[in-house]
Amino acid sequence: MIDFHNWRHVFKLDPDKPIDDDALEAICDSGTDGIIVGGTLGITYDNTLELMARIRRYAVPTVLEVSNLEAVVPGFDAYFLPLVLNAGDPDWLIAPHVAGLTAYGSYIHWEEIFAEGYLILNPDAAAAKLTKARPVTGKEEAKAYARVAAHICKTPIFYVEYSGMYGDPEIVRACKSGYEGGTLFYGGGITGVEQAREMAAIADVVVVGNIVYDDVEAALMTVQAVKEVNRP
Ligand code: 1GP
Repeated sequence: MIDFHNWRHVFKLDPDKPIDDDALEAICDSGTDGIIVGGTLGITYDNTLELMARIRRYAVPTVLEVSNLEAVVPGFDAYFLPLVLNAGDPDWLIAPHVAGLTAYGSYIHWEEIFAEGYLILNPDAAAAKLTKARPVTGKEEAKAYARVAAHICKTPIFYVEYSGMYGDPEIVRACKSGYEGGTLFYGGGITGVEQAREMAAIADVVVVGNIVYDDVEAALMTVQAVKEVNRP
């Protein structure tokens, strides 16, 4: 069973983006706590399986964040299922989960499944467009979403998703204060150690994505940066 409640830093790798063997080795052996495999567009069974098999050469815990029912590959340590709490299109809230369980419900190992209350805050992110994410009006509303995750949906993870842009620390702080008792993940726009440190002081787990593909050395430096900061 993976121990994500004690994670501090993870890399998110996108099956649709090429990464060479040396970079993948450096990422997997970086001392990060885990790898999340996930993305929004171009995710297929084949490219997910291929990336999982390559990561499996290393000891790092590996999770699939399910975004596409066609690409649910067995063999990960765990599966994170996003519930997009601010989806403007209700079909993105629970319909994919019902479809998945209709097809695969009796094969699922529930001890490997963890729901993420997902709040999408970058309106330009592909996931925001796909789900027609509602804008969040400010700190109080962000905190309310976090409370929905903590007390109504009771998801073990609350994921503050700014994918592609660096987030507003005040919004992330509001989410943390509303999300009592669970593990808050922050992801979005981290390109260096300063941002990594800033979010590490607010969020339980810092997710580093795109910079892996743009500047792997900068990505690697975020691991230590996050781990030097005390958990909030
Ligand atoms: C994306 O939250 C992750 O789902 C990380 O975001 O790619 O912007 O680092 P970036």
